[in-house]
Amino acid sequence: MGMADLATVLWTRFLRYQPQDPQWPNRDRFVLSAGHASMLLYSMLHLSGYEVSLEDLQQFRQKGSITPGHPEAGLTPGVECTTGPLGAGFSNGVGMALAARMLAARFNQQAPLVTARTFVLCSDGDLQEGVASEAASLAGHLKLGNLVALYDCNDITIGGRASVSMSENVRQRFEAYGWHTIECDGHDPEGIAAALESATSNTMQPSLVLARTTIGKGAPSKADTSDSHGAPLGADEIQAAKELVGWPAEAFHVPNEVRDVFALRAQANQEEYDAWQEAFRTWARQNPDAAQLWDAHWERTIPEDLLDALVEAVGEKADATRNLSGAVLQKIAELVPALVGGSADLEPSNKTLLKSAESIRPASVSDLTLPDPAFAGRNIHFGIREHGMGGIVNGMALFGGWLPYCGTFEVFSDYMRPTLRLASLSHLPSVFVFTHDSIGVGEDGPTHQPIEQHWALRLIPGLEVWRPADGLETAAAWACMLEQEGSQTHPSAILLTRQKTAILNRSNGFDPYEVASGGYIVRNYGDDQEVILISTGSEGGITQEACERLSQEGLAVRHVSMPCLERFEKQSLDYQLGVLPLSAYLVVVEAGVTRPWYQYADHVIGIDEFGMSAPGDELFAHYELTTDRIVEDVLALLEEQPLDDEQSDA
Ligand SMILES: Cc1ncc(C[n+]2csc(CCOP(=O)(O)OP(=O)(O)O)c2C)c(N)n1
Ligand SMILES: [Mg+2]
Repeated sequence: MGMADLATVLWTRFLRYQPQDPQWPNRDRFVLSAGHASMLLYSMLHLSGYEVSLEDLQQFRQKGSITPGHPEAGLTPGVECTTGPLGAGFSNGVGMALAARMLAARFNQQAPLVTARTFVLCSDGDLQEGVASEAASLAGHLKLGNLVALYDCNDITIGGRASVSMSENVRQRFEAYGWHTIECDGHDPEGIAAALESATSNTMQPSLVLARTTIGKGAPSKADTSDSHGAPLGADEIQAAKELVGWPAEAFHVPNEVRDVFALRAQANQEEYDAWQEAFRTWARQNPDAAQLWDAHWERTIPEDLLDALVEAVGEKADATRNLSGAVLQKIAELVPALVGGSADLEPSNKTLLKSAESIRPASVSDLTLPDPAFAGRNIHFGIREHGMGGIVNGMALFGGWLPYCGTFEVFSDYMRPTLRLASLSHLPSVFVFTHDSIGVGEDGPTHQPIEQHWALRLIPGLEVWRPADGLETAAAWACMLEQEGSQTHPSAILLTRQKTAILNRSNGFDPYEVASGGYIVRNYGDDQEVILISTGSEGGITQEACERLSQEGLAVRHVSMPCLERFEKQSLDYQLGVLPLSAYLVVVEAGVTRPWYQYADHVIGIDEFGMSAPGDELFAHYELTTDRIVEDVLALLEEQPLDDEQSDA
């Protein structure tokens, strides 16, 4: 009720959309960052002609409805973005605006194909969250003039007045970020329209419209109190509110005048949509190569033989997997036009820079219909803003046209964890590059050595976590991360070493596509193996040395590499049991916490404390992540619990 005036002016006078084609590439994007106000969005979608019926509205928050408690992308036609965790939607909106400007820089040469603007509706809570500040700072720096945030400035949060915990001048804060700011009365339609006019005509700065509003406007006793934030108003309060404005008592009543206002907008939008389609068809006819590139972007096309091409490009050199990943990325840049990305100020360490491409710079062209060379590059410098970076990358993935990646040290994945969760929840193809993936980091010490992070990431449902051992696995992992099929789309994380790793000693005739299974047999040492040693990433080297030693001692062992557990678990049971038969002991070697591995393993060699500052190889020795230790442990295990016939039958 507090934002209804704002939303109505926006949807009936400014927003460009086409409810019959909700995926129209050039539609304006609307993000309800204050996701708890989801009913506002569902109401707007209903009135605007999206496939959201009155019955759907009546099923609000019920099981199986398309009107859940917080908006979910992909569930409800017209919902662009999953929101609810405050601040997240704001950062997604920045990513959408950036995505649009980068597409415009590629495709607006002959015709204004990408002119979409992004509107974000945000609340006190959104703007208290750090992630919004991170994203706002970058948006101001890049002068994203196609972005408008409407701030529902109601001085109410759940606990009461926002001012009990907030007294900075938000307007001045955003001006300091480089934003254009405007204030208005959020219940004066003409004031709102004037503010939006001013916001949308400033194309060289993002704009913040600070709209002073009253929460629960019109509710006689609950307006302007936190009582109207979330709890139902109750029958009496609703009736009194309706009486006050002379509204019929009937529930879900929509007067024809209201339908007419939205219908007028639909008509205007239809004309815009038709004109765009016509312009697009002409352009595609006249520019067949560019039209093919357009499709490659929007369909996120990758070559069918990407895996082969990347395996060939990476060669057979032993190196740090971050370096190998950097080499692979250069090849992907050549083959996959939709790939763009960057790092949170660690591109030299993460090896995420695309050498063939320019950096994204602050806007230099004010006409949004023209291509701006500032956005023609592919390297995004996110600054030291990990959470904002994740939100922006997700926003780019939501906008479409891009396969975005971002990078930082694995230990700082904690700073952006909510964005990995939201990427997975929203089925986004975002790729997260995390380097410096163990105590192998060395001298930077325990603050920089991920221990619990591999598993913290694996615990996010739907996220595929890759920890490649060598060049071949790194190349295959990248191919798998970019290969996204329809509704199966999901995010991926790749964990890479700072230090050099050994090349896995695979059997002759190994097919690189086996890596795509997530877990595979590197080599068998003898028949009827008693012990299977599973390694991930950098521990491949010591594990295969241990296998050789054990085999010299007369044991039959198998080395399995498990670069992606989630992938492995998607394989048929036959395949899984073929790689890890129940009859053998399973020993896992991974530089990270051991406990979760015990769901599979009989024994785990890892590290369950925080590490320390010293050269990386000394740390591997100190924490006994060594060939000797693996050999000793396996022999001790067999001595304690010899694998007898009874057990192998079990
Ligand atoms: C990250 C995060 N923390 C906490 C919450 C729980 N929460 C939902 S709304 C809200 C604050 C409400 O204040 P405001 O954002 O100003 O919204 P308003 O009540 O004005 O609609 C909180 C703390 C949340 N959704 N997300
Ligand atoms: Mg508020």
